[in-house]
Amino acid sequence: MTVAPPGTGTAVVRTTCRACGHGGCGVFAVVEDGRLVELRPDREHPVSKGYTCKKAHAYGELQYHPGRLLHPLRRVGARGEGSWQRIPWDEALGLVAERLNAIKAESGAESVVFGHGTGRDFHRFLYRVSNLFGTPNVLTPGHMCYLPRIAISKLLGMEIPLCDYDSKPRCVIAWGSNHLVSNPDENKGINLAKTLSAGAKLIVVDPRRNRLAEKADLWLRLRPGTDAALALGMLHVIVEEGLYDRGFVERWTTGFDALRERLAEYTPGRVEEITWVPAEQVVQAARLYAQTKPAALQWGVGVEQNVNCVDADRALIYLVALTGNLDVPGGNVIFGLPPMLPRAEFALFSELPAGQRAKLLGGDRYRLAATIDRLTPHVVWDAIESGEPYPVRALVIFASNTLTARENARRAYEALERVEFLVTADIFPTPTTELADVVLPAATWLENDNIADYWKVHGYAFPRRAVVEPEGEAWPDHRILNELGKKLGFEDRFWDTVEDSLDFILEPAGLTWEEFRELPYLQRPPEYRKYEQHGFASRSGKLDLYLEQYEEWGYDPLPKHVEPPESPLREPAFVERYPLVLTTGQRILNYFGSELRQSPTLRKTHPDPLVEIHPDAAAERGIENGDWVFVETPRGRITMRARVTDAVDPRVAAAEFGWWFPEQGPPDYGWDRSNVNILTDDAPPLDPGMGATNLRGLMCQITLTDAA
Ligand SMILES: Nc1nc2c(c(=O)[nH]1)N[C@H]1C(S)=C(S)[C@@H](COP(=O)(O)OP(=O)(O)OC[C@H]3O[C@@H](n4cnc5c(=O)[nH]c(N)nc54)[C@H](O)[C@@H]3O)O[C@H]1N2
Ligand SMILES: Nc1nc2c(c(=O)[nH]1)N[C@H]1C(S)=C(S)[C@@H](COP(=O)(O)OP(=O)(O)OC[C@H]3O[C@@H](n4cnc5c(=O)[nH]c(N)nc54)[C@H](O)[C@@H]3O)O[C@H]1N2
Ligand SMILES: [Mo]
Repeated sequence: MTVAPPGTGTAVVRTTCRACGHGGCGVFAVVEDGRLVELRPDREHPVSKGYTCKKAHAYGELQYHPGRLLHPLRRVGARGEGSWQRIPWDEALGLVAERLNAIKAESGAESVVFGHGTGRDFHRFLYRVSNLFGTPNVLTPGHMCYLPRIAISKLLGMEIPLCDYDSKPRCVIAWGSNHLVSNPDENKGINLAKTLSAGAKLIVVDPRRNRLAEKADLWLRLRPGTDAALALGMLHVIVEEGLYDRGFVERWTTGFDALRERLAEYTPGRVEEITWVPAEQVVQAARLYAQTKPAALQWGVGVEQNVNCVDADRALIYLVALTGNLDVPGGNVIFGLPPMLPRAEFALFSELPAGQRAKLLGGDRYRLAATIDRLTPHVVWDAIESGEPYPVRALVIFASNTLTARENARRAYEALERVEFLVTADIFPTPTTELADVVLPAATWLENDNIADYWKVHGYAFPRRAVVEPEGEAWPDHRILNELGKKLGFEDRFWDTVEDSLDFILEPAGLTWEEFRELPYLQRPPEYRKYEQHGFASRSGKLDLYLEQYEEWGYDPLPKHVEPPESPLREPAFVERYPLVLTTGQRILNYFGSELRQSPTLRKTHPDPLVEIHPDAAAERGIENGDWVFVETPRGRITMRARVTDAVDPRVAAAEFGWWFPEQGPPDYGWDRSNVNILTDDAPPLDPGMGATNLRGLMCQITLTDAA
């Protein structure tokens, strides 16, 4: 690591921001006497193009926050009530390794579950450790974020197709995506904003009038949780009106007739009944998208957080493909990876013995998730609670405030409280770290050298150069995992230094970290219509519209609408008790997941958890803008402030996620007061392939309270 140490005056370091977990914006970090003072945008950056957000500008408050975790800690006393004892790193990792190996010897490696949160740049190290250790079980939020897309794309023979904004789409559909606020994963909102300034048409599919909907040519205000029906309705119009790409269908698809037969059920009239989107808008949207070329479809998690997510994702891929927008300039493109060691190879998935891989919890139920070695949380909680199909005795969680970010949070709490051994690695103490036996202090993105964006599929990798020395004894996650790997007995599979591991990843590029860190980025230039040369990497070599694999697994081989388990169509007594459709988790510009609430600057402009409710629904309940209210579902009740707005339908409420109150301190941090995942459920029926639940499309009641 080469950072400007104290006493060396002002330095400017070009690096890659990760003030939000996904990161990927180019910045210049200004350092004075070894201390970060400012982040400036990098206008030359090919993805962020000079964009930075308020999270970046406030990040110094996190970096130097007095509440950061700075030393390895071991709990003394009871879980949740204990006190903490500082221990040296060597002792902490030794203790963790000893316990994990003992549990493995007694109960098998599968009874240790590793875990992580949303996409960050160290995950490949975690999988390297878990695969070598021999457990197939890694707990992530993936089933409700991105993985349904990845898994179904793979089954259809491709990586996820992303918007090719740089080739000037003439139409964009933002589907369940608040892109200007969330800047997620590979793409940053600025590219969509530039596309719109250049005159592209915009269709927005969103139950809320978000910032994008305000700019839209057509805003489809659908009922939460009914995306698959809407997509199938648009496909119906496109097929019936002959607006599809016949050449592509004939040459590159199988099962068109079967799909067409299924689509017959999704007339615009029926789709209106299901989705609340007027039939004529379904037709208009289908025509606008199919007839304005090229068109790009920007996916968001609005599509994915429901029990019908794979069918919705699949129907969107079919919309892209059948309109001739797959892998064409300005459409949705499979970008590939820059020349670096592929994640799966680094993570050594091939070294997990087949017998262990077969033990993936829930793998026999959620078969699509199993194809990409992922599980849904309830199967881990089940195993902790019941010992079935085998006991889970230890959890090792990196960068995840699991209690705020997984469905049915009370159940998650019980499981974390009950599991025999819990290890967490985080930058800050959270309600989740509070339950741990051992807490490991992670360094921030400013404090470590890493290859940024390598986990994404936009074709780029950027150097993330360390800017400052770590505070206290914090270590970067990849260093923690490198050393833990050695302690677990795999000395020969890890490296002397983190830099050596980066050199290893960069080998295929013919670069060392020292060389790569001097470059602005590596890119694999886009190639188009690759299927014309290689076909699709599916069983048939084509894009299967009828999925035989799904049939073999006992699922429906064609996409369909599934009514949410809780919906206005439920029995009258239920609907009377919980009359409003609830969607949860629309992104907040100031925060990232449950992070950043420790920043006074960010907190000042968004101090409280909000639930959006329409003026008519508010008036019926005697609620005024800014009032504290209870939001209640069959799982429980939380407190939020009402934002009374006609951005939502009178029948819908939209609640934020990620809320806890760091300022309230341990052991509780007010974790259950406004935590929206107290309201969500993890019980079947879930998405058959992925085990995803409805975070969007539940039923709730909202009532006035003075209990702030
Ligand atoms: N109801 C509802 N629930 C949701 C969602 C929703 O929309 N609605 N969204 C879901 C989605 S899409 C996702 S991805 C998940 C997010 O799920 P998680 O990623 O598990 O969520 P966070 O609670 O944000 O936890 C991130 C933690 O990582 C810590 N951290 C930050 N940087 C680092 C680092 O470099 N190293 C380490 N070790 N720790 C770090 C932070 O302090 C924080 O405690 O939430 C999901 N939950
Ligand atoms: N500032 C900030 N940025 C973030 C995050 C953050 O917490 N804060 N989180 C990151 C993470 S982990 C992710 S996954 C991405 C997510 O980024 P996005 O996919 O943009 O996520 P959201 O804003 O949660 O939801 C997008 C839109 O879905 C709408 N919506 C709600 N219910 C439904 C529905 O049933 N159907 C449809 N079609 N739309 C619905 C919401 O109104 C919202 O406008 O953002 C990432 N970026
Ligand atoms: Mo996510």
